[in-house]
Amino acid sequence: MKKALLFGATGQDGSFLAELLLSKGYEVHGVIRRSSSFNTARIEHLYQDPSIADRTFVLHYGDLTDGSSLSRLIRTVKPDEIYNLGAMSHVKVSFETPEYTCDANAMGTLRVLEAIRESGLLCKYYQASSSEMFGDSPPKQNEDTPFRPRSPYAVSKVAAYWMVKNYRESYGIFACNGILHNHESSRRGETFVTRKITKAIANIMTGQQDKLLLGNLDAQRDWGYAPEYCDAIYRMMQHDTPDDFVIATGEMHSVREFVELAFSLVDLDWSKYVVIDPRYFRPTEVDALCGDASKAKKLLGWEPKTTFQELVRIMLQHDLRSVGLSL
Ligand code: NAP
Ligand code: G4F
Repeated sequence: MKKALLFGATGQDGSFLAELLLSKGYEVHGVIRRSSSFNTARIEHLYQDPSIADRTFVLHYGDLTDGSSLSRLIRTVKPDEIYNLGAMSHVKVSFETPEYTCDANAMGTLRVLEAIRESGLLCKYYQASSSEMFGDSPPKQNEDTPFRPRSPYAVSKVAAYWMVKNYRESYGIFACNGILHNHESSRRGETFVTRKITKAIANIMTGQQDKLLLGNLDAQRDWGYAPEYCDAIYRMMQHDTPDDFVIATGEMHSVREFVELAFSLVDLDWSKYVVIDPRYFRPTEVDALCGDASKAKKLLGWEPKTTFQELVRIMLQHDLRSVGLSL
């Protein structure tokens, strides 16, 4: 039975990847952070009581800012594969907490890579790199597109990206960068724009909210469906050679288009509810992200399936159902 160690297990992608790895017969070790309130809602359905002798899903406390906890985890679990999805992942918040963002995202990656090197373990490593690293490099972005990061988050991810490449080249570690464009689902954090919109519509429909405050409606993103992107992550780690891959749908839509489509599905006029609030503008914005995933298609046989229209519907349906409504 293969063992996987998963940083970011409580996040959107971590929860889908844990499900995928368990379905493939892995023993999955998820790393969680201590929090004053529960942060395990996305993986509650996977929980296995510690009294189960041969349990396949085990949770450990750890933190990417705490190097000794990482070394200890790697020494004791002895994973075959490490997936580092842990990060301070909110671009706007990274402008407010730049030091912490770089510590967790950039130094955190270095700490895990060093712990692997020092352990002498032959284990594979996946790094959650991001299309945000492309910044204002015009679309379509592929593996050869220059990085022009526009936020502390993006800078931290560029540093981590190069660290992964350096450890691959210097020490022969099987280490991959998945450069994923935006991917969403019903488990998306509620402060990212897509989920903020679908949650707000559900609240508007039940009279719990009357306005939706948003920032830049003109920004364009390449939005895919998160479970399919976790399948791409897994494929990268099973490929013969460690490599870097862009994962994307190749289609770009503006925030305004997302808003229009989501509101139209419940027959509401979005312009009556959406208010532009400059508090949600970023000091520097990334205007247009759209990826070219032809390398992943060719070498991994990966292709996106869920369309933009289906994605909006999936997310909205979920949030409506949670308030007793349906499309
Ligand atoms: P997410 O929902 O925000 O999850 C982030 C995870 O990282 C959570 O489990 C979080 O724990 C954990 N984490 C945060 N700080 C940590 C620390 N100091 N030590 C250990 N764990 C920490 O993010 P996601 O959407 O699943 O994204 C997964 C990864 O892919 C992230 O690295 C993100 O930057 C990257 N990425 C995401 C996208 C996207 O569109 N979703 C695109 C490209 C790249 P808590 O639950 O305790 O906060
Ligand atoms: O949903 P967002 O916050 O996602 P963003 O900044 O693209 O970052 C996400 O995708 C990256 C991959 O490219 C990941 F690496 C990162 O971890 C994260 O998952 O914002 C999308 C766009 C932005 O242009 C933002 O300015 O929506 C715009 N926006 C407009 N109003 C808003 C809002 N974003 C948020 N979060 N909240 C608003 O009210």
